[in-house]
Amino acid sequence: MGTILVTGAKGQLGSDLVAALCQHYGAASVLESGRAALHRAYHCDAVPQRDYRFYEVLDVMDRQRLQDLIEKYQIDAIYHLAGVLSAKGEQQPDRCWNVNVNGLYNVLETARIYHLKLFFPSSIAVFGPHTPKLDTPQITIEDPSTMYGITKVTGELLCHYYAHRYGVDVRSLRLPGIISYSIPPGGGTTDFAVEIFYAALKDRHYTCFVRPETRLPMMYMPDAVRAVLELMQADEAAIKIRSSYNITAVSFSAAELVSEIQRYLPDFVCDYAPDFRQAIADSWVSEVDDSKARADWGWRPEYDLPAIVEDMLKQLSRRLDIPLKNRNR
Ligand code: AKB
Repeated sequence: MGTILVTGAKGQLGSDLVAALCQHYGAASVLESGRAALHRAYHCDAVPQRDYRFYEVLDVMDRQRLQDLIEKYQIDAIYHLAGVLSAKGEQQPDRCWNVNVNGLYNVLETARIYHLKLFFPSSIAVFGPHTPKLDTPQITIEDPSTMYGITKVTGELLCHYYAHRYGVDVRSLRLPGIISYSIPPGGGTTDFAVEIFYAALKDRHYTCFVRPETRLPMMYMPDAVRAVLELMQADEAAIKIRSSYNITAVSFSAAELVSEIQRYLPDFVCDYAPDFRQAIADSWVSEVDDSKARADWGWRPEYDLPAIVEDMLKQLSRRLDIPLKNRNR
């Protein structure tokens, strides 16, 4: 096996996915990349031995540099995670288009030329106000109202095109909001579902930027990482959808998340001050039908809301060194 290249490796999904890829394929088989230079050897809990040799500066807009790295490290698969998320994308639509569409185009062209396997994360942001909100089908109306969603619809179409026109083995998931404790997310609309845990532990107070009844599809990071690995390991013949698979684990409202956290931290208080991200959340769906992913490559989520909250609070209280007084149980 050759080497795996991960773009956007220092982001929320990248950090945990790299650790899992290192565990599965060996740390020497995984090359991380990102726009920023690393100024000192960094520490990663899951992969403590990582050093500079496994990180390269790469802006996905630079196709020549991308292809130089493919040749230098004999890359045979790319996990292309570099991207601008929904809220940041509304503030910088031009950058969002450039990174998410032109960057993906560079990666797809490179995958075509060098015969690389490719993972592309799409998002529930492909859906829009006219998409059915419940049991959202695999094939349905995609009328996103954000630049991020528009770039993800475009990305899905490009992936489908490259798979069918050129035979590129590209695989993709429409990821929901991802909840994790290693690296906080940045620039997304679902970020409240992670920020709330830090605030609950540190301050016992959080001001949520979406209304309490806002209900979105979510997934715990261990499920998300396993989904990516299982999708990429599945037989090529099993992968029937080359745009992107609907995938989900759990759906909950902001208020339901607050109540679950209050079972562990009864003095936690959440108030609500919806901002521009409310409109983004309102344009998305609440519950996705992921039966195609289940049927084609055996997708099954493991974490429901109580399991997510229990593990998040346990892990974060350890990391932040804030004891979790379990007064209610
Ligand atoms: C975001 O909120 O932008 C992302 C997503 C759902 O794609 N987490």
